[in-house]
Amino acid sequence: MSMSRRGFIGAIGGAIGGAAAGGRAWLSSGAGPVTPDGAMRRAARAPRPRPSASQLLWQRDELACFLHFGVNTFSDREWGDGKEDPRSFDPRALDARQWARSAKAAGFKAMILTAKHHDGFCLWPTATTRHSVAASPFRGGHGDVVREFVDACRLEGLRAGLYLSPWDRNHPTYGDSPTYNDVYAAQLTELLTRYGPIHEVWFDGANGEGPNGKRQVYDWPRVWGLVRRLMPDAVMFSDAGPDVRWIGNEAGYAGATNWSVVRPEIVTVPGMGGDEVMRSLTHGDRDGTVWRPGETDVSIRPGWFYHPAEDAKVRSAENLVGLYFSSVGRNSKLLLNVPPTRDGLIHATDAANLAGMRARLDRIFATDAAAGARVQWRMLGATGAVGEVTLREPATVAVLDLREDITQGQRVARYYVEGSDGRSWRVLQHGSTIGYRRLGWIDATRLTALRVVIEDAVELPLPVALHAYAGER
Ligand code: OTN
Repeated sequence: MSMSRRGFIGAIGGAIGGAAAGGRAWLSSGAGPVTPDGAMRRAARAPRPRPSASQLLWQRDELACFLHFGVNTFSDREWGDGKEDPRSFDPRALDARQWARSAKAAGFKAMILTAKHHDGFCLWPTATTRHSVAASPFRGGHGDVVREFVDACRLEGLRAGLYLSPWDRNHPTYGDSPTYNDVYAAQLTELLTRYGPIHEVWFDGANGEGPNGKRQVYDWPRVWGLVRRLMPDAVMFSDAGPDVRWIGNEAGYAGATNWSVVRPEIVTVPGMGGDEVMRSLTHGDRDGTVWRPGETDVSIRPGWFYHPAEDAKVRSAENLVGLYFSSVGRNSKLLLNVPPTRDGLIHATDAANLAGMRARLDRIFATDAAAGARVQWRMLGATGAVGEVTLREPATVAVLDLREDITQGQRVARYYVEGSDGRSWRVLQHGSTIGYRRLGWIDATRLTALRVVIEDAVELPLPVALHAYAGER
């Protein structure tokens, strides 16, 4: 039955009202999208992917703090060779609460700790190897850094994540694939059964030879199945997800075009290379069939571990704000690494620059000139639309902030934003994807109205949220 035009316009009015009130926009009665003439059209193909509840939580957190900490902290190396002496690990002032407070003050909602890096040294007492904190002077050999980490996360209201390097340059079974796969599964099982809820499990794809020079063949279906069984609400990170993908670089940027959907047949396991793999990691795939958003991991310092020689090379607050725009502002999540020192503390310079980033972000986004304004939304064919906002009062705008309702999937493929000064309209910004959030600086402009024009979408575009800020730095 086709909907009358009155019904269709009334429905759009509902959408506008819904969008303006911040409610969930609709445009489908469940039988399929409503086309401009009101006719019901069943989806020509399978419905496009949408985020799980855990993936939605992960994305809305926007910021997570990576903590590279282990024997490399004491050897001043980036990649340990597995021959390090556990007795070198002695963070005498370790205070995970200080890590959590520093992260929380900067607006981070989660932290991820390297429970074991490539060197094979385990930050928790494990039955799988002697190469752990149990053989170190930390807390007299009775220490458990993972325990102190998860406790600190919970006390500060942060989600906890764990990084467990598949590559292990110490374990004697590495390279004897079936045996080491059992060891790795046992390590994962200890971490996911002893320490309470873990929000993200992080699988690094960097790998090379083992202590006996052999290469390891991993059993990823087994690993991912084990996490699903032991911690079903966790998101798993790796090049191949399965829940969250690597963004394809460690420089701190997502692709300007960044889809949260991918074609899983392109990146099947961690550690793959090639142009098509890197393209898919950085940009996602417009015709993707699974929801796998990109995570942008980058370090506040040149290295991932703490090195005293880098104390004067910590990213500035301004630079960190730039990372926020090039990751969160491109439909990604920022996983910013802040390495604890040999004392087991976040360095004062790092903590200060994190706080400076927060202060700048709070100033930039202090006042939304479009807040409370009604969105006039109308369709332009099956894949186009226009959303117009009249500002409550003229305002100077320097930052545009667009957002799709990603609970309904990601739809916009190309758009532009126009602004009016009350006399004429002019284009302020062109873009491709929007997704969870699209941030962009424009030349500071005095405006009375804004409109976003959707030129292309992979399915009927839903109302896009439009925010506008003065962008005071
Ligand atoms: O030498 N590397 O292993 C390396 C150099 C530059 C950028 C990344 C890497 S390793 C890379 O790390 C990613 C996370 O940052 C993912 O885990 C990839 O799978 C891994 O290959």
